[in-house]
Parts: sequence; C-alpha cells; structure tokens
Amino acid sequence: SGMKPIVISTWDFGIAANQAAWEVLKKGGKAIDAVEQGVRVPEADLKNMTVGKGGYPDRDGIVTLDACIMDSEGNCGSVAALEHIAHPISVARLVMDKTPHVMLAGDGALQFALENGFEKEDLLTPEGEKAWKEWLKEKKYKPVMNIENKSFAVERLPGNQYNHDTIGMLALDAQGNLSGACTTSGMAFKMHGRVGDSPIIGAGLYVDNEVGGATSTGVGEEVIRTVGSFLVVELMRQGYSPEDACKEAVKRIVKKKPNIAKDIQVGFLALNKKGEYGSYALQKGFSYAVCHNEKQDLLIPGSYYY
Ligand code: SD4
Repeated sequence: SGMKPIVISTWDFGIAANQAAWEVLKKGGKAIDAVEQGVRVPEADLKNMTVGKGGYPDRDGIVTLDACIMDSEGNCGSVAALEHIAHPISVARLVMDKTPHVMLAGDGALQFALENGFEKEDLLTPEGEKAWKEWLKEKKYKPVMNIENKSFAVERLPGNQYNHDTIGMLALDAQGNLSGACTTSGMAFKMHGRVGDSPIIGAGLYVDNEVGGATSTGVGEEVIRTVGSFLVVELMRQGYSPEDACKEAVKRIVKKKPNIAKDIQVGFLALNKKGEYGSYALQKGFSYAVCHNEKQDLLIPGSYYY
C-alpha cells in the first residue's frame, strides 16, 4: 500500500542509520522507535565528528549535544547543550515519555539523564581535541558569530571530513504514522552554551501526522530565524510537494539574510503522509538517504546557489 513503511535521513551516513530504522519498520514496528534506533547509529560512531560521542567541541573544548524527537500524536522531547551523554536522542525520548516537559537544557538535562541510568562519559575524542587545538591556533578565541561559519561552509564542500553533519530522520511506519528525530553536536567551535536548531521543535524538526514531517541540517541560526521545519510542513499542508516545500524554505532563508545565505549551508528534508519525499539545500554538497522495501538510495538534492 503505497510508499510505506519508509525512512529517510540526512547525509551519506543516513544509509547506516536508515538500516537500523528499517529493522524496526520491517517488523511492523512504530516510526517513533525506528527513528530513535536509527539516529543512535551515527551518535555512537566515533568517526563521525558532528553527532554524539566524537563530535567536535565548542570553543572551550567542551562537547555539548542537542537532540529532539517527535511522534505521530504531537508528543515531543528535547535536550539542549547536554554534556557527557553519548545518546542524547534517547534522553530526549525519555523527556517526552516520562516528564511533563518538552525540553531540558544543560545541567538539568544531564541530571535527568544520570537519574535515569545513562552513563556519564567523556565525549571528547583525541581527534576532536586535536581539531580544537588547531582551531585555537588559527582562529584565536573570538566569539564572533559567522566567522567560523564562513570557513566551515567552504570546508564542508564535498569530499572532505565536514561532509558529515547533523542527522535528521523521518519515518512513516506500516500503520501510516509519522515520526522524526534529529541529533547533533552542533556547529564545531561554537560559543559555549550555544544551542542550534536541532533540538528546537519547529526549527530542526517538525512532524504533523496529518501532513508530513521535515528536518534540517546546516547553520542552525538561519533555520531558527525562519522556523524552517515547521514552515516546510505548513507548506506541504497547503499542497506543496516535499521538494517544493523545502525549496521555498531555502528561499525564505535567502530572502531574510542574503549576505549570510550565500556563504553557508542549510538543507531541508521532508516526507509526507503518502510516503513521498524530497529535499533542497542552499549549496551543493548535501545528500540524503532513503530506505524503502529493503532498498537503500543515496540522493543529491537540488540547491539554490550552485
Ligand atoms: C546546528 N544544524 O547546530 C546544526 C548542526 C549542523 O552544520 O547541521 N551543522 O546548527
């Protein structure tokens, strides 16, 4: 019956993540369990420098993680600026399932995780520490936004290590229910305490089971400014295809801040209730993975600038 179940996620590391999600979906499992299991894969991958353990630290050398999750009934949970916990998505899930709140931040999020049996770990790998020390040498300690974003955008063109990023995942299960998850270590060398779009419901992720879901990757400030994922879902509600909705959200970022937009990357990914999907990015270099009927595809979306 149509394109379900199906799971899609950001970047090429989405393939391995989708595989884990598919194991849940193919047995008739729920989309909410599929997306949680799926994004735990890059969270645990130490070679991945933008999600979970092994993520690059902030400018003080501290790894802080952001994540959120949303189910088909409008339940959601989120953690922001969480330290020492390798699987922020599962903490976000617990915030959703076990608390009267949606979002826990910083020390309170850590306290909640530890009270619920999560292990306290050192998330800074030797590679992350080395990269941070390099960054300190060249860029100095200058808490000016967009300076590092600019160099980051250039460095993140295809074929280098930065071409791995936040994972955002959307799934439609056999029952026709949608859920999504998003998890990241945020922008490398951000200011301590900086929170991006990824843990913010409506910015980095949004799901409405009547319409579809959307998620984003890239420079979170611009996604927050435009409430990007909520915008994509609302455009789909008005009849836009997933790709056209993502394109319109990208154009909104350009319209709001053209001088910023031309030098940074933002990519949106969307899945509607019928299992149709699409994506669009500011710059080339973005990719997304689709898994349906045991088949995995890696797709390259259109982009605004080149
Ligand atoms: C953020 N969107 O923290 C995330 C991370 C990301 O390139 O995708 N960085 O802004």
